[in-house]
Amino acid sequence: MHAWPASEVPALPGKGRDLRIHDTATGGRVTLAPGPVARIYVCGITPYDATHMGHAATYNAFDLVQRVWLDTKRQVHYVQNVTDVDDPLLERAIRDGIDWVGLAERETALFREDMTALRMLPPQHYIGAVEAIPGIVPLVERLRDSGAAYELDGDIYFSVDADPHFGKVSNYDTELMRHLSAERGGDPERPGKKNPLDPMLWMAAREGEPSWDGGSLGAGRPGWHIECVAIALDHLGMGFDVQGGGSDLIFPHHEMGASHAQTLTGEFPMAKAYVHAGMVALDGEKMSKSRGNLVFVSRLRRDGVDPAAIRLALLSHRYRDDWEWTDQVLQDAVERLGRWRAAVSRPDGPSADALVEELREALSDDLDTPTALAAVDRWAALQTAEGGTDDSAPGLVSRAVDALLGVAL
Ligand code: 5CA
Ligand code: ZN
Repeated sequence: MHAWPASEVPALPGKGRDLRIHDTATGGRVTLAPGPVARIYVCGITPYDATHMGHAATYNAFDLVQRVWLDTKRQVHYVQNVTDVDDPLLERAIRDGIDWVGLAERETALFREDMTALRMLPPQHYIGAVEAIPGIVPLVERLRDSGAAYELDGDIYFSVDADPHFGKVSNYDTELMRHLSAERGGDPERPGKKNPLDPMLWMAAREGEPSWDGGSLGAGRPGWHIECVAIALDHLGMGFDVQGGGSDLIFPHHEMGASHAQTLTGEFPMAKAYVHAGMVALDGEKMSKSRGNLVFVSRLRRDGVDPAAIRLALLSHRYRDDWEWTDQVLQDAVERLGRWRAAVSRPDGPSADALVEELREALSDDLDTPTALAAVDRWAALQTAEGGTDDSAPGLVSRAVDALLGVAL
């Protein structure tokens, strides 16, 4: 699958700092020191509806991770999937009486447009679940043949007890795991499973549903977690730097994915850091396609809202916090964008060298964007109140805000 066009990232003078980031697995900060090529996998959308502010906030967080790495003069190898076949997508297509393939293509195309408008860096490999099936089948066969997976009425389940490290991503207790498994696509109540938490790796073909040739597995379609594992292992290999997604993916998705990968390879851990963004809510409830309480990026764009203001609205919250989308959040961002643009449009201003270092420090400190925005606010306020004589300063501020925050002034 093709991704979306990259916006250029300006190079800044000096060198950025290594990223200290909260790792869900260890429950604390880790300092990431990738090699010359940093490796990151970020879970992509299930394309049955348009990109909402919750998605955008999560992708914004992982875009910042990459901008910090690029500022340290590293290259980034970024992989993202599209869950272009799964229960919610098929259910929505049936509800709306449309073809599921067309629905997935349409919503993926809109996602690409939204990501482009928001200046999110594109992945080098953007892979759909359907196109990953030929790579998924042999992995499931290997798990089954080694005894780490078993068959139940034609479906193949992963045995969580096969992984001695199972539980080390979320650190949740069994009761919470069981509850979340039922809520997020699992089937803990299904009779005949070895462990109620065991997730499906391969679902045997169902009447009226799409299916693919699964070799010795029989016709069917892949489970959700093995999809991301197959894509990550194929393009990044084990021990990559960051596995990313929203906090609703901690369990079961990232827990199960890590267990699949660790059992397949005998290596631990799958990722050096498991990084999770908080949930964005609307009217007090998590914004979600299934609840339908959504503010769409594409809708705001159509209403004439500058994508840079949308991005600033996302940046005004710390990525790990849960927060609420309101009209005021957007209004504040529109005003801030206006102040910043006015400040950089002058031919000279107060020196911005210290500002660049403040931005670097804030972002390397677990992506502290509120502190970063406050630093730019102070420079803009000084520019407005007193001005300055440094004729390189407005350009440097523009480039720094672009390179590190993804906002074009
Ligand atoms: N396709 C799977 C991942 S493999 C999936 O979860 N798709 S999704 O479309 O439901 O979500 C895409 C990303 O947006 C995930 O990282 C998810 O955690 C994140 N996300 C979904 N809702 C919100 C929300 N309200 N706030 C923040 N992030 C969210
Ligand atoms: Zn995923």
